[in-house]
Amino acid sequence: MNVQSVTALVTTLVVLVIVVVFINIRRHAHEAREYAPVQGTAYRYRAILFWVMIVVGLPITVYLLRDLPYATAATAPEVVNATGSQWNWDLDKEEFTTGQIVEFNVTSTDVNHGFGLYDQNGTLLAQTQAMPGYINRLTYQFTTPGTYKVMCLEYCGLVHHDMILDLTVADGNGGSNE
Ligand SMILES: [Cu+2]
Repeated sequence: MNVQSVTALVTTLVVLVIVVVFINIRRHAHEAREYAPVQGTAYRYRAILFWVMIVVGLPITVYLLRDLPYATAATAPEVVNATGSQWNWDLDKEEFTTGQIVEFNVTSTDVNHGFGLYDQNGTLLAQTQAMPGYINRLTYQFTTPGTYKVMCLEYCGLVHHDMILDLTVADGNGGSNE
């Protein structure tokens, strides 16, 4: 199971817990109760949850942040302008080689789009927002040859699902020099 599947599973479980909590609140909403003891219990839960967030949430955050996909370039990266419009992507360049560090300068001509870079298995590798009037820079180093996809990650209207562009990455013998 990859990080995305685990995240989807954990999110679903947490949402289910929240739904159960709300159903419980709805079931007991008609009961009249003394305020003070309820407040005491709620404050205790709040304190426990706070420490759960610190003890569990902090290490998870640190662990996940170790693996940022943004490459840092020793040499100047290849700059590629990437513009999203309803409903297509327009890139200066669609063919790359492994090892090369690419800096996508991402913008939009109309509404907000999401620039999502996917590998051939449909795994999201890197993403940034495509916003009108702004340029968001996303650097990425391709390490494996193959066909990659740019897909829109932000719902942008009727044909959002069709904002897909294939990128070809050839072997540049640079994939293994870390
Ligand atoms: Cu879209």
